Amino acid sequence: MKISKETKIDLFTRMVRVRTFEDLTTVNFASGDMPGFLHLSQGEEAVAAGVCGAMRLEDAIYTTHRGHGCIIAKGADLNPMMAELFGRIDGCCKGRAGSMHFADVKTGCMGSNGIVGEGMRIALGTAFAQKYQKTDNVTAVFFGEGATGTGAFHESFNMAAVLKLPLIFVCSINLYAQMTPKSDHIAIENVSDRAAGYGAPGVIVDGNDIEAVFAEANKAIKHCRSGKGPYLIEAKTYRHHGHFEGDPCDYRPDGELEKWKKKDPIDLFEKKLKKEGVLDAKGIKAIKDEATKAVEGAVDFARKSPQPDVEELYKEILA
Ligand SMILES: Cc1ncc(C[n+]2csc(CCOP(=O)(O)OP(=O)(O)O)c2C)c(N)n1
Repeated sequence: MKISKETKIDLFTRMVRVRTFEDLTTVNFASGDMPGFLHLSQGEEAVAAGVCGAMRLEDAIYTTHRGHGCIIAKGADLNPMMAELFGRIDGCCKGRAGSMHFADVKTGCMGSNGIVGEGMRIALGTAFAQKYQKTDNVTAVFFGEGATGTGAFHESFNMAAVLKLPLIFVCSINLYAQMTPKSDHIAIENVSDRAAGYGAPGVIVDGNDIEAVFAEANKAIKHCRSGKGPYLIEAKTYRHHGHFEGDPCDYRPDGELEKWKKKDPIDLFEKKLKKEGVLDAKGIKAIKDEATKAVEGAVDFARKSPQPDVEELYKEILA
């Protein structure tokens, strides 16, 4: 697929924004200023940016406990996202959701989910609505390989296939479900093979190659927009950080992280963009500086935002 210069710069910028946001979040969390529990996605940015970069604003996404990257890549405003992480009233969910239950409906980020696999069932509902209302919008649901062993995966895939719903299943293979290596809980090498069981396409893509992810996402979106039903993208990648912030990672074999860091998706694309003359060192620096400024601004915004009043707890409750 031929990717324009503008699109390449856009994809690179999305990845850099995600990385910068999560790196600064690491720092703020470590200092104890940020409450809650954090699962970060450094190393997996090409999956988030490659898929979201191919979507329209009105298309929907669902993510997981490791979902910041997808939401930023879909275009959510960083200030309310950061305020949400700090549990403040100006957060995108008024400080109630925290890291694992972010939502930003205006950019199509319909929800993250701390329950492994459950985002798929909810995404199924959105994909059904998109079809029922005769839009040609699509939904992408992101998850890790651990979620492919849940009933939610199989039930959702089956129903999406039977009803021919515009649902893209995006499995980011980061090699571990918590501390369990993939080979200890999945009996086959490639989870994309499972799509055949539902009569849908299932493809493998190098999850550290943003252009490859983007090209595959475009095929999946075209397939879904034309009413052909679901599509599974299996993106093979790696998470640089532990399962959660503070995870000692003693389950990883020596040298594994170093090996994957050599395939860092941002570094790889940066080198390629320079080689192709799309961006020079100055252009790269400008994108990184801009991301740093935006994320630092978001931290400042979050810190200045008040804590929610106790009365907030009693509002917007469905009973
Ligand atoms: C239904 C359910 N079972 C168990 C857990 C505990 N848990 C949290 S994250 C996780 C591993 C998820 O692995 P994967 O789906 O591969 O996503 P990743 O963390 O690698 O991004 C588990 C088992 C949970 N949150 N929900």
